[in-house]
Amino acid sequence: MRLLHTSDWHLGRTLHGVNLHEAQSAVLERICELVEDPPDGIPVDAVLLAGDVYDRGVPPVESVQLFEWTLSRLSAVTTVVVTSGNHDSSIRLGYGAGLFRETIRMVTDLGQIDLPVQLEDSNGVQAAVYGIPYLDPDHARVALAGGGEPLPRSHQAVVGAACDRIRADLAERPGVRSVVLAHAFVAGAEPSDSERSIMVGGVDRVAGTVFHGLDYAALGHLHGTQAPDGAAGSVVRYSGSPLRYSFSEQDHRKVVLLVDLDATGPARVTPVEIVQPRAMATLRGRLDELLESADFAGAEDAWVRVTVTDRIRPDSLMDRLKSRFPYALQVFHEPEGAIDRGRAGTTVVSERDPRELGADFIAYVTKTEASGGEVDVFEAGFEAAVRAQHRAEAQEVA
Ligand SMILES: [Mn+2]
Repeated sequence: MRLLHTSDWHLGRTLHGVNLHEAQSAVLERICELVEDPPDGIPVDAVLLAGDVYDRGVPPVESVQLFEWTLSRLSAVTTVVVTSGNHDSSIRLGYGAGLFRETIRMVTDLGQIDLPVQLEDSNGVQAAVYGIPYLDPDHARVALAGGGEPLPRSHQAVVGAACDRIRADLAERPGVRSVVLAHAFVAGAEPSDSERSIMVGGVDRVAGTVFHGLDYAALGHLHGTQAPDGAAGSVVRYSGSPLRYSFSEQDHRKVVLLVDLDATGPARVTPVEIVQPRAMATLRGRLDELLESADFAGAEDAWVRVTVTDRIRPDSLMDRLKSRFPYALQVFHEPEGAIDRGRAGTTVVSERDPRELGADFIAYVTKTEASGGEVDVFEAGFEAAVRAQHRAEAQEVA
């Protein structure tokens, strides 16, 4: 049994204001090619898409079209199982769940948690694939309580209850391999800067052991691929997003996971790299270095964030950076040798030496120590202003 696990497509997302539709189209094209023409020739029996298909509940029309196009290509050659994430509207994403019957299986309804998609491969290996849509604890603690007292208000309680239902169904299917899709934050895994918090009552995590007794947990939510701990005999994985959605992911190798299940034994997982349509880089230096040094040539076509360290913020900074780095998205100014000087506090300003006052003012504005020449200029201006003030007062008296 060969499965392809992916998640967190976030169609419709932007990166610092830049529309990512083309980049998303490119990575989905790559995923379609992998399924249509697998690298080792082993056919993919199902694609598992573990939530956050869209970036928001009401996605842009171009994203809806891209998803429909991708779904139609994939479902022509394999079964596609889709669950909703915390960014999706489960009802909007689930449109058609009751209409699509064969190779498109939208599992966005809590009531279908223990109704698996049943697969059988060419060797007769059988698998039951269960989908857990993202569970909002406030809703799910009542919905999964079976008419009794609400469950505790936590992700652990509701995901645990969902898995209990799945294990109960699985008990009726001896010899069948089990796979669960879930959208959750498993303890021990690392977040990045592009996930939205799902904190409830100060806790956002579930233990990886919540999936005990299930052969493979295909997780979504975290955008870096990783393997958190699960129970013995149970393989738990995040595929991560197929595209980088924040600079915190600039060093992520983005992948989809090929998962192989035989009639017995643990799931075997093989990552397949999804080449990124555009690199991502973080640069730091003085503006003249950034614009001229050969060291930065590799970043000219990348999405970049730049920290400029000139003592004085250069004019037209973004325009000048974009002349070399047209895909610059973020610019910060951190002057070299910056100091962190507190405000002057309660000192009575008029009693202070003008040179000291000037040095403080220049340091405050430029975040660097003032030079002697700068203080000279300040002092000359200060004295000129005092003389002008005295002259004005003298004229009033006259
Ligand atoms: Mn996500």
